[in-house]
Amino acid sequence: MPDLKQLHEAILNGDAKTAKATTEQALAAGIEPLKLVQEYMMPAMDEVGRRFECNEYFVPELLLAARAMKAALELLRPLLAAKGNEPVSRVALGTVKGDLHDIGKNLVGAMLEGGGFEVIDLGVNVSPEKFIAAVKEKNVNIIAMSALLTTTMPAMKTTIDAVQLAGIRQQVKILVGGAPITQKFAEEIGADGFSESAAGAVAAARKVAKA
Ligand code: B1M
Repeated sequence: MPDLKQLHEAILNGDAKTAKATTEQALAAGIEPLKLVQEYMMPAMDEVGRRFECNEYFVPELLLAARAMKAALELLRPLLAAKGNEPVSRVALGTVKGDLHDIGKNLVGAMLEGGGFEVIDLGVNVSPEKFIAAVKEKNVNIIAMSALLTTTMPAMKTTIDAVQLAGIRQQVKILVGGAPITQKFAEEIGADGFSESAAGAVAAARKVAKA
């Protein structure tokens, strides 16, 4: 049985090689992928954020931690995304304009795929125009936006306003999420749903898909 604290420590120390190796060992030992994410990997990223706030870590450490997290997630993503049997709705997923954080967004994408949704990942720094093009050209029924910065939260409202202006608001449901986003904010900007977690995003997408 691998020492899972090593996974937490490897992410904290930006050690992608150990993060990957420990994840491989954990999977071989039959440990649930979601348990690794929720109990070891996400708390490590939270600690990275805390250290950044206290000026113990700086951007290079953030980048190394993100690289280690991604190395481990790469192994987990296909397992999290193992398809269910449900009818497929098409989701355009992206981190909003001005925001480059994509780890949470990628997790949301993997969980949505696992929940039977087809996901078109538009990436990071996604402009309102790009979301709109996905709805028009790729028959998207749900837009899911992620934001990690308080300074990029307004880009969610800008996107919703642009969707409205483009005359396609009725044909698409809009979900929002990310660490600084709240239910109240989601309501204020006119989103159809909110989730504070990747697992919750699946429930939110199911709810709006039925509405
Ligand atoms: Co940045 N960063 N960062 N960063 N970074 C935060 C967000 C910060 C809170 C750190 C801190 O100060 N404690 C802070 C924001 C402060 C604020 O706005 N109030 C911050 C800052 C300030 C910055 C820069 C401005 C730093 C600088 O340059 N001076 C800069 C901005 C760059 C930009 O985007 N334009 C920056 C840069 C970076 C890196 C590039 C170095 C790197 C990102 C690498 C990458 O993503 N590829 C990075 C990182 C790693 C972080 C922290 C440490 C970790 C983020 C993360 O991946 N968490 C972060 C601190 C923290 O969050 N504790 C921080 C793990 C991930 C699984 O969780 O993304 O929250 P999360 O996703 C969750 C939920 O939020 C939810 O589900 C996910 C899983 O449960 N969710 C959704 C997310 N999206 C959803 C969408 C949905 C539903 C749910 O749709 C329906």
